[in-house]
Amino acid sequence: MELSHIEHIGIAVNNLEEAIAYYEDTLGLKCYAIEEVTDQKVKTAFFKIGQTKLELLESTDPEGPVAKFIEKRGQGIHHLAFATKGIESALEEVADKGVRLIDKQPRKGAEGLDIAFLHPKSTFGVLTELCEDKNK
Ligand code: CMX
Repeated sequence: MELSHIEHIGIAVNNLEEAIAYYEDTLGLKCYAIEEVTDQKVKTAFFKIGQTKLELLESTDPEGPVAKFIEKRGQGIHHLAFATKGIESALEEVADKGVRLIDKQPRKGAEGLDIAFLHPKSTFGVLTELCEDKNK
């Protein structure tokens, strides 16, 4: 498997607007995109810092994964996403090594990336995302 960099860090928040204001006004970053991902039941806001992005996540559904995460653990870092080449074979490789896959096949995530999640119970407590930009 070939991981090139941390593509983004996902951060669960209660209120996207309030969180955007903090990242812009206090930390001086610029939100360059807001996108709803219906499949994942979230509204997202993106910031770039170097090669890495921050993805703020506000739930759009009380039964969605981000709403459930906040209910149980509060706001905070939700997942870590690695950029990979050949996401299908990367998934096969980690599954062969005993990692529990949430997504056996990649699906479409924000920004048109192909994404797949690995279960935090088999990745030392970190919800891990593999993603690939097939347009690159
Ligand atoms: N990070 C670390 N641990 C997490 C977690 C997270 N983000 N979310 C849940 N967990 C833990 C729970 O605390 C719980 O642990 P304990 O039993 O020790 O309390 C355990 O995982 C629960 O596992 P589960 O019963 O199998 O599953 P849940 O119904 O709680 O769902 C998860 C958890 C990760 C399987 C689910 O949230 C999921 O499928 N996530 C992938 C999709 C997703 O998160 N989408 C939102 C972001 C989309 C985007 O980036 O665009």
